[in-house]
Amino acid sequence: MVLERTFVMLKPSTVARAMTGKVIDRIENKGLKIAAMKLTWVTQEKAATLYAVHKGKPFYDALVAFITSGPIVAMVIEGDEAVKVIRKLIGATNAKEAEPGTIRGDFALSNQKNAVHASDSAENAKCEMAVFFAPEEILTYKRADENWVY
Ligand code: FUP
Repeated sequence: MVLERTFVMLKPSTVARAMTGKVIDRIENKGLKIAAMKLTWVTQEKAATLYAVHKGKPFYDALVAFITSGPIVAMVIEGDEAVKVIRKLIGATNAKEAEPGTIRGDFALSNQKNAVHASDSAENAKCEMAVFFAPEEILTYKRADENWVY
């Protein structure tokens, strides 16, 4: 077992469409644990850090405008190979291409407004969770069903 933590963000479209519960349900049903969670607003500074790799690309300004347009839910998710497992659970970036059964495949229809973000590597996860959470806000506890998940 490779216990990992990853960063997940429910995008402004998911909060505005009142779908946060449905998305969180998918993550919890999988057996993954919520280690941290907050409803918050992405500032320009946080957006610039989060999307630094996309700076200069044609879609960058629109992406930053969207992600700062309303509240998001920031989460740290923990579990066995959580980075890879969450990326599979959310599906392809362009929600039109995402398989049915994935979060993006079932809850979104757009490349930009694709319901959720999740880190693509353990290193990026560390950087991204640090943008939203102080170390003491990321909690260690047991799920009651852990013996049945693992
Ligand atoms: P992902 O890792 O799946 O979130 O996807 P990327 O890091 O490749 O893209 C980051 C965000 O930019 C996603 F929300 C999709 C968005 N995007 C566009 O809006 N237009 C593009 O042409 C490519 C990506």
